[in-house]
This record gives sequence, structure tokens and C-alpha cells, in this order.
Amino acid sequence: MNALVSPPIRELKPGFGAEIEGIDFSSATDAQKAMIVDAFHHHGALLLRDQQMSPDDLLAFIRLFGEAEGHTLQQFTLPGYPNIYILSNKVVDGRPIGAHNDGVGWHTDYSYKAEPVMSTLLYAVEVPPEGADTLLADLCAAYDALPPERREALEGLKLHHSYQHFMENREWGAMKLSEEIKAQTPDVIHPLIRTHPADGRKALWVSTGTVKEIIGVPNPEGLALVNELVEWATQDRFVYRHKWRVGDVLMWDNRCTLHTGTLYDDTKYDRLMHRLWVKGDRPY
Ligand SMILES: O=C(O)CCC(=O)C(=O)O
Ligand SMILES: [Fe+2]
Repeated sequence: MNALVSPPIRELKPGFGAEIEGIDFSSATDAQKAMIVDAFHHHGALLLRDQQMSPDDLLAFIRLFGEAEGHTLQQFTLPGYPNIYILSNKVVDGRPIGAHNDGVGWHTDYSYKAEPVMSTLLYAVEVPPEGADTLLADLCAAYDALPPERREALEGLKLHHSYQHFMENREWGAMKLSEEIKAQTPDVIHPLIRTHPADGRKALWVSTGTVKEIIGVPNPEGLALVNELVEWATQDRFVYRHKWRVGDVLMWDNRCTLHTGTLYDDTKYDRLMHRLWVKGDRPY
């Protein structure tokens, strides 16, 4: 194959994630774009470094994968760009410009919706020299490593996800929801073992935060099982730790990963990331 249409893929860790090297999105060919999309669907995460992405470039990038999903809370979106959400500790004119420490704690985005987002993209505009890594857990590897009898016992279990439960109980930024937001985010039920539509691979699609219970397994045992499975899935052997550089575009597949942000010294350093979501479909 021609090197131009087939740039090198480097796995982020053995069996997981794809860094595509040598592509500048602003001049990428259609064949390269198709290859980026294909790599995303089969590797669980995608990394492109040294990009210069305007807000419109980010929206064009997202459109390769599907439609942009709107954000639940609108107060931290980029002015003029309701589909670009800002993660930051920065305060401008006395007002925080973004959500701070929003994603600390293992989770998968929008899991409290009937159709959770397929993918999350973060674009690094400013990054601290230390801390603020993003961790991704490979839930297909976590599933595959379970003993067969355990996989069988977990098959068919369903999780009750609740945005209200998550927002009222989370460690960072807990808040009471307005009646309007509550009405927009009714609780949902999703399978614990999720099938990936691209190739049928299975993921141990567990999470913390939005998960309130396992249907038919009363708490505290239900949540104890959830916590045990999250611990299993987030062992170092299943986790990729991303150390950010300005210009990184990192996209992960929420259908088969968990992720968490990590803290940093926000008294010393600034962080500014643009986040976009790609619409997803109903988990099965
Ligand atoms: O800030 C991070 O590293 C993770 C943020 C996150 O969880 C998200 O944007 O969905
Ligand atoms: Fe997140």
C-alpha cells in the first residue's frame, strides 16, 4: 500500500488504542480520513499529536464519525459553539470559563442517557507540565480476561444509571439539579456486558458515578459487585495513561472504555481543553 494512504499506527498499549503518526488533519486526504475512522472503531481510542485545530476544524473532525452531541450543561460551552465544551480551571473576568475537575472518577460519558455518546474527543489547548493525565481503561480486555464462568454469570445483568444520583453524590462539584434538567435526564437501564457494533467484541461496560444499582441484585451487594468489577477493569494492565501535550487530539470509544481525569496543581498551572461528543446509539 502507498505510504501516503496508510500512515503508521502505533498502539497506545499492547492491544489497545491507536496513535496515527504523520497526519496533519488540515491536509489529510479522504483515504487518510477513512483510515482514521476505521482505526477508531477497532482500537478503542485514537491519538493524533501536533494538530492545530480551530473550533470549526474540531467540528469537521467529529463529522467524520457522526453527529455532534449537545452538552448537558450549557454554561461552559465555547461562545458561539454550543457543541464545544470547555474543561478548565481558568477564571476570566471573575468567571470560570470551563468545568473544572469534571471527569475525575472512572466513568463513561453520558451513560445516564438512553443513547450514550459513542465517543468523546479532547483537544489540548493548554496543559500543565505535570498532573492532569487522562486514564483510559480497555473494557474489552477486562472482559476477555474474566474466567469463562464469571463471564457467563454476568451475562444478562442490567445496570440502572441515574444522572441525578451522580450529580448529587459526586466528589467534585456535587449539585442539586433543576427540575428542567431532571426532566431532560430520566433514569435509564443499560446492559452490563455491551456488544461493540463494529465487530461484535464484548466489553465489561461497568461504571461508577451514574450507576445506582444492578437490576435484581439488591444493594449493598449490587453496588459492591459494581465496585469490584470497576476495580477489576481499571487494573494497570488494562489502563492507558495519557500524558498531554498541546496539540493532542485524543478520542476514546465510550462503548468499550472507562476514563477518568486526574488532579493537578491548579494553584500553579492552567489547563484548557476543548471537548466534543459524537452521538451514539442504544447499547446492547
Ligand atoms: O479532564 C479529563 O482528563 C477527563 C474529562 C472527562 O471525563 C470528559 O471530558 O468526559
Ligand atoms: Fe468523561
